[in-house]
Amino acid sequence: MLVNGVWERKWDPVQKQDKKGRFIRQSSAFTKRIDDPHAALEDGLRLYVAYICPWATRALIARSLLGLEEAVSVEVVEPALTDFGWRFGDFPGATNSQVQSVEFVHQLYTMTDPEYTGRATVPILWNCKNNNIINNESADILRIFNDDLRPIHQSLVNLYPPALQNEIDMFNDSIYNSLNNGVYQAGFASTQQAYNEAVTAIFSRLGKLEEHFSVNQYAVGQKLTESDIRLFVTLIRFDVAYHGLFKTNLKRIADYPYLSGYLLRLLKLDAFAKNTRIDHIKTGYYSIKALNPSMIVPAGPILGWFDLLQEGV
Ligand SMILES: N[C@@H](CCC(=O)N[C@@H](CS)C(=O)NCC(=O)O)C(=O)O
Repeated sequence: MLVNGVWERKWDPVQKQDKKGRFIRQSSAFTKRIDDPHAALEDGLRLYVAYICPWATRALIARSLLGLEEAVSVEVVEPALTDFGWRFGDFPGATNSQVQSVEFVHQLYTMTDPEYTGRATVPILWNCKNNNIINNESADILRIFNDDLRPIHQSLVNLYPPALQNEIDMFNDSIYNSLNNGVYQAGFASTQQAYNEAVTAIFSRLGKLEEHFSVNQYAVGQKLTESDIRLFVTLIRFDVAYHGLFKTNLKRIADYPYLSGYLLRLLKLDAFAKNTRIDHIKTGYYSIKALNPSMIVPAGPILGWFDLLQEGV
């Protein structure tokens, strides 16, 4: 992480923990919104992402669904975190970040704030003219893309329609602690009690979601919303990464017929399939040395829905 703008080499996946060994996630430091989408477009908008990362993938999927692929360029880091954090490079699907002539994501943070203290996380929404971070919180980036950039969308999709906003917020809340962040709570727990709590919450939530999708097509309402994106990015990583590495292994998503069906339906949409890179996800998670010192990437599992992905399985 960065301390007063200087890279501190010791990287620990457990950012912070409470007295009971529960993992605590850092809150995001850059939280600006976009008032003038045309001016922002003129300045140039860029999204820095990792395909391994569920939070970054939220933003990638929204960018595709909302028709923002031309307006917002993308730079991709390599899947494995280095001693200097996320790095641009040659791994298939990653980019070299020639545009910015930066090698590491932490350089983007110090370009924005030379005294920055904190972790250098992705996703980042970047202003190319000012060379600074607009926002590094995926929940905000979803809303910036959907609401702030609406005048420049090449699509009629609305991922946060006014009539469903309360329901969407409630759905998002119901899956954040139990599932989106819950898998990390299990994986980075430092006590048996913290792990047990996280696993119980995860599988209780998956049970409720299985019931939900036995009668519903979407997370909320009758159309795709940002809640589907937020759920998808965790479900798609579950069997290939969390089940093994984070020990969330009471069941796989493949063991839930309705959740599997839901995943398949979403994967048939280009925006979901093309932003899912199983090679990055597996290599990335299994390179977390603190959890997997040998960094060996397992061969399996091999799942039916891999056929729906175009590359990088
Ligand atoms: N709250 C942030 C979380 C982003 C986040 O934790 N990203 C992880 C990758 S999945 C990261 O960049 N970690 C690097 C680190 O912790 O040093 C968001 O949702 O945008």
